[in-house]
Amino acid sequence: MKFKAVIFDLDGVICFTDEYHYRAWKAMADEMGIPFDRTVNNRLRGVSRMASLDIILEKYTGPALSQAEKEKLAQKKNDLYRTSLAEMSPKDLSDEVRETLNALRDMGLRLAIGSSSKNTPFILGQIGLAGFFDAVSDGNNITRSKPDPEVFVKAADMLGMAPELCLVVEDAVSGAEAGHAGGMKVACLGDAAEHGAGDYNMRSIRELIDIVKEGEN
Ligand code: B16
Ligand code: MG
Repeated sequence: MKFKAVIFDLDGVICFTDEYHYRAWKAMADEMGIPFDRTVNNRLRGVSRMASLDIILEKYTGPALSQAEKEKLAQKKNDLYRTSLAEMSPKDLSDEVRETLNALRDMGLRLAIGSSSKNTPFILGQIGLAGFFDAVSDGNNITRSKPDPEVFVKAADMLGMAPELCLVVEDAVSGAEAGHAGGMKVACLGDAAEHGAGDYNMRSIRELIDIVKEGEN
């Protein structure tokens, strides 16, 4: 088999929390009179919470904000976001994601998460995947967010796998760049696939099953 491990981004790949991020940032931006739409939102994919806030504030024209004020805004967004996460359940794990994960595991691949989100443990618990992955590298164990490769390099280290044996799965252009910077091949979905950012650009996560088999004798 071409790959021995698959490292999944969380938001936008395993579950569709990207819509909840959008709604929470939109509520915050509307309240502050900052223009914010889905085009700006696409730039936030894979980017840490504080870096996302800085991108949104590019269009802010009010009085300068202190670091404490910025942290308060980020906290407000996160509280709103977590209200949506609290409503999630194992029903929010789609059949195609569940079946693909199980198929890859049955093929003997090691499976990990590589997410910028500090809410990763909470989300995995909500959708019934706590304890499922062999390694979880997330916003709580990194100091630099995507496009820096740190989150994926740490995931590969946790698995004890060389980067060239790992396939990263991403929906964010920044995440695809991070995977490549870490010396890994990248399979993309959604926005990143539309940008042709991956070595493989997929319409469905099910395509992973053939991708990992590619080159098999
Ligand atoms: P949090 P991923 C990323 O998750 C999201 O795509 C990005 O929009 C978010 O700002 C970031 O996590 C931080 O999330 O505020 O929950 O710590 O795509 O890397 O799984
Ligand atoms: Mg993502």
